[in-house]
Amino acid sequence: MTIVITAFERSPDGGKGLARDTRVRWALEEVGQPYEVRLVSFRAMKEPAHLALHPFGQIPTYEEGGLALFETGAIVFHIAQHHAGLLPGDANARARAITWLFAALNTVEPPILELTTARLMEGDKSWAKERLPLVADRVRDRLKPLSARLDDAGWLDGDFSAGDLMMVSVLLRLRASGILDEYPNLAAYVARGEARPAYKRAFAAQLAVNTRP
Ligand SMILES: N[C@@H](CCC(=O)N[C@@H](CS)C(=O)NCC(=O)O)C(=O)O
Repeated sequence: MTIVITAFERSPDGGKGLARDTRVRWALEEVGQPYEVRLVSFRAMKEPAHLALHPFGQIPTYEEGGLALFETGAIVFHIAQHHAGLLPGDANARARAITWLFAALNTVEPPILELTTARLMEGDKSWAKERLPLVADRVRDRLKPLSARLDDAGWLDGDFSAGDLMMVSVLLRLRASGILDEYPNLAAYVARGEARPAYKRAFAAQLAVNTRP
């Protein structure tokens, strides 16, 4: 059955790979599943046809036969459950990899999103200068223990997993802030993720969409 995902017709990041279709593309590339992409405009995302797929009018979505999913955590988990390559066979190791996937989304991503909002959308407010350092410190509160846990390991728990895919995807959004470089092992971890051939294919595919004439 053909897998169809949605992505921005034009991503606000111009193809830096920060839009969340990249993590879904990456998961599909890791497990060797071909997929098609339906591009949607900001207007179309809020219209009934897309809202039927994604109640919050966002991208990405995932369709396969009669199944339609939204939320990248659920989508990547679904892909990892149904195809070899993103979750270990051992039941306990699998549960730990899934834990990291949740940790990336529930514990690490929220302060990073808050920082993005503070930098990009609130920068012109009178209180922005006072708030930004507080938000940046909340990001550090997550990166410090993550860095300690990763230590000098290649991945968070044994082999590369869906947990690493999501954690790297989440951390990537920090690059522009410079905060990631305060934690050299995390910066190297992200670079390791980006060096994976599957990531490179996913990145190139979203870039091609965003640099077309
Ligand atoms: N928690 C959702 C977040 C989805 C999301 O924020 N998508 C962004 C693109 S990366 C979007 O569609 N933004 C446009 C909007 O919210 O109108 C997920 O992980 O899938």
